[in-house]
Amino acid sequence: MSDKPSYKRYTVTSALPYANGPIHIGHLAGVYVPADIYVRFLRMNEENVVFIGGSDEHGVPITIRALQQGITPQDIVDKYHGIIKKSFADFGISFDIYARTSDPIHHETASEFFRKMYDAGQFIEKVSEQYFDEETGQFLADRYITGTCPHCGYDQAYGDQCEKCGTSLNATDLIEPKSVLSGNKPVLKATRHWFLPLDQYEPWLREWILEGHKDDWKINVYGQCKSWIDQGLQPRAVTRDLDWGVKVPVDGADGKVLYVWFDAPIGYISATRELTPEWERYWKDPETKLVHFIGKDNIVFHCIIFPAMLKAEGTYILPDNVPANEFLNLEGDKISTSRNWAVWLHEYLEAFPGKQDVLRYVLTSAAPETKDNDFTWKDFQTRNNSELVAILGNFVNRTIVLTHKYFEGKVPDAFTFTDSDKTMMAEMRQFPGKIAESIHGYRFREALSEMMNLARLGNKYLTENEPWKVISNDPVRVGTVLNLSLQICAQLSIVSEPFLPFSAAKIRKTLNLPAFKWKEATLLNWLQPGHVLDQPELLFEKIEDPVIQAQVQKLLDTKQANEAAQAMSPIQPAKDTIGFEDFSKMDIRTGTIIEAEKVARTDKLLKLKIDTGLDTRTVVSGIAGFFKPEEIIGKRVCILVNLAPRQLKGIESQGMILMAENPDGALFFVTPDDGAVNGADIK
Ligand code: B3M
Ligand code: ZN
Repeated sequence: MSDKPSYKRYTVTSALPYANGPIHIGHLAGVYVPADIYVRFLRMNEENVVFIGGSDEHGVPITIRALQQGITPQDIVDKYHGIIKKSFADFGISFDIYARTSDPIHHETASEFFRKMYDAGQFIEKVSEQYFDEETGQFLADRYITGTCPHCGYDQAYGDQCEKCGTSLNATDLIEPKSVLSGNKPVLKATRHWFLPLDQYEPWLREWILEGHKDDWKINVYGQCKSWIDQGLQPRAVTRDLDWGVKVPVDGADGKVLYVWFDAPIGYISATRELTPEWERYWKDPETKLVHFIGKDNIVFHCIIFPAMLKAEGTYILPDNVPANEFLNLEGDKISTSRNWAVWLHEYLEAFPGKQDVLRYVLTSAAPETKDNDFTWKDFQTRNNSELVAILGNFVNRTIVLTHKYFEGKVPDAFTFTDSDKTMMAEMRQFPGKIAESIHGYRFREALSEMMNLARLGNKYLTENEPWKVISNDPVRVGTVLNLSLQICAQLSIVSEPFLPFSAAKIRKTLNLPAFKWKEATLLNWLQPGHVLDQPELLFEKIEDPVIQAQVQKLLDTKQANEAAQAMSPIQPAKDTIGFEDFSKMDIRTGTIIEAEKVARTDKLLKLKIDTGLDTRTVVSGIAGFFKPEEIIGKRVCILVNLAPRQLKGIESQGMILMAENPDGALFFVTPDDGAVNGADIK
């Protein structure tokens, strides 16, 4: 923990997901659950905090999805903004605002930001060669172009970033670039853009991050920053030739918009502005602590580029911390939207209605805080059955049920405390502080396991004191034991709130208690003797094998479908470009098959006689597996007539019939339209 002066207020942001698809467990585990735990904890500490979320509605991820679905980008963002917002609400992610970057207030804020930097001469205006798809007449920025990453060799890197190694790229860095629109190799074409001279910020970034945040930033975050800075930062274009986005607010910039990674982080600011007229306090007062929750693929943008923008603009504070997580895998495999290898939140809720906290719990326990981690359904079941049900649920339930049984649902008096009672209470007092320290240090797994240790303490206390045995000869002692056990339940209702808000509310309801502040978590006298309890409500229930099996089967089906799709190998990528001279060297004519017979002692070859218009010639063709000789006599074909003759099974083959081959290997003749005479030149 840093010993910086305490802050007056907090601005907590969580990455704005692209509104181009629903949300899955990877999003929740990496960003939104930890952010929500942090914010709920701060609120319980009566901190002044705004929790900012929203949709990132610009950029190529949106326009590509629109293209795929044959609808407009606006349709796409309208559809998914609603779906995503609902998922977050369903899981109790307690945003103060969930905004949209397509809103006018954002366009205005982003334009002003750009304009201020522009007027202060903070961009380099430069005509440079950018990739262009001649077939679609479009410049290829960002995800419109893929190629091989020059740093790690990953062959699906995007024009602005390699998602494998996280390096931020310029499209011209890609090896063997390819247009996503046409599959073509793009050409370079001149265009004018504005660049943020990141190189000029290098000394400052070095000092601010490498020296200033050596001890308080997570080592995965610090390490990534260090490696980029050490590699040397390059000027980066912050405008694009696209028509979807925030228009570049300068004269002569028609057809250009701000780069999505320039406008999206400003979205945090616009959202705050939409939320409160006091937004500037949350962004400009140095006594505000700014924290960005993100996934590891967003580190460069939040630690280097956005801070450089904020610094350049000049009136903003900088993030105090960027607690980025690594990735969550699913059953040993990278989560992937295109392969449908994911657990989607809306589908989870259909299968497990009301079990939001179970997922929150499992995702926090298995959070990829320091390294990639794996979600498995087996682990989900075990954590539910052996931890939530057997430890937390069991303890709270036993305590309430026994109180109803022995004391008519009223909190009994506690008379004399034994030494072991006192030791137990001393332990109770430690928990809120330990949990708080872990949360302040962004170690949410550790915090959660401390919370569960409190429930373990409760179970141990009940088990050791055996009220169900003692009741017959010492009901007074049982009163003390249940009084203390109930106090543990009350403490659990407080310290579990950041992690398991739905369950915490249920415990409060059963105990008939209000929501307490964190500082009240060490009181130990929340429940006065005589206080009436509600009926117990089931907190968690066992999840049986068939339910888990159904989820595993669903994934197996997905895997099988993916494998089948892969076996049906994809359409071959285009070959390298050739000039017209190369093409015109080939002499291709239309012709007719006039004779066909199998070549002896082979399964594959047919010997064909072709009327080429020029002559009648023999061609040996490997199509016997697909066609019977008698069926193809009279067939119109295209034939390459100037291919050097070859000997096949002792027969001279004098040319080659053109065939179309499907991805699965099936062959088809390429037949000219009626009217083309034999010998017609194909060009
Ligand atoms: N939309 C990237 C992502 O979803 C991006 C985050 C923006 S945060 C300002 O991974
Ligand atoms: Zn890479």
